[in-house]
Amino acid sequence: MNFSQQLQDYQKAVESALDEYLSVRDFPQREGLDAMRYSLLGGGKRVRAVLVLAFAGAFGVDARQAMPFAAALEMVHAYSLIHDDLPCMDDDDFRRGKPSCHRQFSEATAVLAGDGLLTHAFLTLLREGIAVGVPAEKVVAAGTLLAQRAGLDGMLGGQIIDLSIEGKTVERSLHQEMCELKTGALIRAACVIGSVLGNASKEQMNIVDKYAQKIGLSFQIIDDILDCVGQQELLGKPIGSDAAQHKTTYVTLYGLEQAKELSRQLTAQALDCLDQLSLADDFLYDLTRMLLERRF
Ligand code: GRG
Repeated sequence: MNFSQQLQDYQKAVESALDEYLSVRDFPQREGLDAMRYSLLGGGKRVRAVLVLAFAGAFGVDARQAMPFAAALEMVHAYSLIHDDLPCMDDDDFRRGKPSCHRQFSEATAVLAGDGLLTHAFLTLLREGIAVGVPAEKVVAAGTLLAQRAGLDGMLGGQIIDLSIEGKTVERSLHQEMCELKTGALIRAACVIGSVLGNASKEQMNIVDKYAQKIGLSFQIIDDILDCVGQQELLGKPIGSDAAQHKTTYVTLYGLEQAKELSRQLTAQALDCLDQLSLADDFLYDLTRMLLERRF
C-alpha cells in the first residue's frame, strides 16, 4: 500500500473510532456533548493519533489495539485547542475552518467541553484499552505517560511558560523549552505510547523518544512559518495571528529562512533516528517528510 493510501486509512479509522468513543449514548447532557463532538470530530490532520498507530504497528501491535490510545491523544489535543482559543488565552475565532468552540457555543460551554474531552481521554484509554485486550500494565504505562506529557511537566507547563512571557523579550533557550513542552510533549507522548504498546526494547524506546523530540520541535517551527506565509483556506484559520498578538515565534527569533533551515535540520536528525530502528516499511519516513512539507 502506498503512503497516502495508508495515511488516509489511518485517518478514517481514527475518525470513526472517535465518533464511536464519544457517542450520544454515553452522554445525556446534550449541549456539552455537542460541543465536545463539534471540536473533536470532522477536522484535524490526526497527526498524534497516526503516530501512535504507526509506532505501535512498527513494533508489532495492530491498529485495533492501539486505537483507544490514539483516540485519547486526539481528545487531549482537541481539549488544548479549545482552551487555547478562549478569549482569556489566544482569543481565536476560527479553528479547523469553522468557528472556534466558544464562538459556536458559549465560553462556559467551551471550558466544560475542554474539561470533558480531557477526562474522556483517560476514560477511553482505560476502558477501551482493557476491552481490546491490552495488558493492564501497558495501559497503566501509556496512561501515566499521557498524564505526564499533558500536565505540568508537559503541554500545560509549556502553556504556563507561554503566558508568563507574553509581551516580554524572550531568550531563545526559554522559547525552545516552551515549544518543546507546549507542542512537543504530546507528540512525544504519541510516539512513545505507540512503542510502549508494541514490543519495543528500552533502547528502541529511547531512540523513538529522541525522534519525537526532533519532529515535535520541527512541528512548532512549521506552525510558526505557516502563520506567516501559509494560506488561510488550507490552514482553516486566519494567518498572521502570531504577529497581530506580538508573539515571539521561530520566525521573529530567527527569520523565515533560518526557521525553515532549522526545521529541515531537525527533520534530517529525526530521519537518522528512524535509520537506527530498522523499520520494516517506509511509512514513518514518508510521514516525517510530509510533516516538514505540510501546508496546513
Ligand atoms: C488548561 C487552560 C488550559 C489551557 C490548555 C495547553 C494548552 C491550553 C494549549 C497548548 C496547545 C497548543 C495550542 C499548542 C500549539 C500546538 C499546535 C501546533 C497545534 C496545532 O496542531 P495541528 O496542526 O492541528 O496538529 P490539527 O487541527 O491538524 O489537529
